Amino acid sequence: MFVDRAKIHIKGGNGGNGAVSFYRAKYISHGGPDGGDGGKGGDVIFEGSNSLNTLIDFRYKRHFAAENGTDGGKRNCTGPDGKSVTIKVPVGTVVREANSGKVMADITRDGEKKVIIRGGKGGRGNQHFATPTRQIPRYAERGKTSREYDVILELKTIADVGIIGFPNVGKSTLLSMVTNANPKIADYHFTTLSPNLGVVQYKKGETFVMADIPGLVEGASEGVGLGHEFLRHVERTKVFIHVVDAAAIEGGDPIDSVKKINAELEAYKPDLLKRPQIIAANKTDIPEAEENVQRLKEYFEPLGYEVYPISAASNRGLDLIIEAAARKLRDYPADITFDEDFEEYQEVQLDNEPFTIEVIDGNYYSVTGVGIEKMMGYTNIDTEKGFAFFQKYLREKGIIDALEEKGIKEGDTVRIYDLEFDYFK
Ligand SMILES: Nc1nc2c(ncn2[C@@H]2O[C@H](COP(=O)(O)OP(=O)(O)OP(=O)(O)O)[C@@H](O)[C@H]2O)c(=O)[nH]1
Ligand SMILES: [Mg+2]
Repeated sequence: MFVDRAKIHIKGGNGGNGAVSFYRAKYISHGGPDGGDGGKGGDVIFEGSNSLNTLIDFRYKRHFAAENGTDGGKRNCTGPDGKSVTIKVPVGTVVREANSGKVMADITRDGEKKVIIRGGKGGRGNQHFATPTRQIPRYAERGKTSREYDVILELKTIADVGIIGFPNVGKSTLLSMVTNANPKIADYHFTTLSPNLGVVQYKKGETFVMADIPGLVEGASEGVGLGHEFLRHVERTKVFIHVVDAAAIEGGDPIDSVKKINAELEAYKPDLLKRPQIIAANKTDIPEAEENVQRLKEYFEPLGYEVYPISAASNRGLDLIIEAAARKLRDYPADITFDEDFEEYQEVQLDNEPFTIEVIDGNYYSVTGVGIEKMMGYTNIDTEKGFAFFQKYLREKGIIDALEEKGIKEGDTVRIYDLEFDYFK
């Protein structure tokens, strides 16, 4: 089965909580704080793989969660980090956030890894919160929660080479002869309803992926039948083998047939006609084909198309056409792009991250938040100017208002990471 879209749920690991604990030993009544830090939560990572060609695996497994970090323990024990989860996807997969449609990753190379969700940081244990005036900190930081998303995976590239052409011309037969694929072949139209993929092995160890793309008919570009669906598949292959029935079993002129399909490609997206295209004049085991092969060559070769006489059913001329396709792939390393621009995805906008206020002991307030932590990092609070700047920041971010809402009174203590001060209006 061919699957080129899937919806899955991914979740990063939460950070473990820091521990509140005090050193205890015989003869020591008041030991210092020794609560360990929580471990970091695991990340969610996507990795490109050339050995996958479809998203079929995601029909069966749809939930992926990284492990949470473990809470810190007594005696300065740091909790172990949670394990990350790595999700392998075919090269050419685009990962989108389901609600906004924003692109989170565009995986274009084998082995390429992208971290989509970072695990939450572990909380710090109470040993970090002792100060000269507060020797018994009954407070430890909570681990940061990570994020979770529904994401849509979508294959941008489905194959290197696409086999196109009208129904019944022998596309599936060709695929079955040159690859490991086993498509249904029959003497009526639309035997194939969705692309079949197969791997072509030519020469020593060299391979490429080939797709048999059905459903192209006159009017496909106007959406006749599932026209657009099929054209979307065509769009996601780099080189086309255009199969035409040179024996014209169903009547009609093979030159016209090729022109009609190309007119559909052009109407859908003019760029498609710029992709390398090889014409496979099929069914040459039937004597009537001979004359048409000549005509096809005379017409299309001057236009820059290579024309190869083949008989897919009796395996004639197939080596040459595979070689030609491989050569085109090498010469035109097409980078398939989607219509829209890929903005690099920003996982979290740190500065918008809200802060958290915890009320401890009634007159002791702890403020945490990624933005505040960053601000603390580049402000020298010890200088008068620095402190004034920091106060302004607290006011502007609404942190002072929030503290007052929580009921802070003059003289209460505020703790912001390593800074502790008494609150006065
Ligand atoms: N004589 C002859 N018949 C062939 C050749 N290749 C395919 N056929 C026959 O043509 C018919 C259609 O072949 P398919 O491979 O199913 O054609 P298709 O293009 O995949 O058709 P759809 O899936 O309907 O689009 C079958 O009866 C095949 O046996 C060939 O080289 N010579
Ligand atoms: Mg078919």
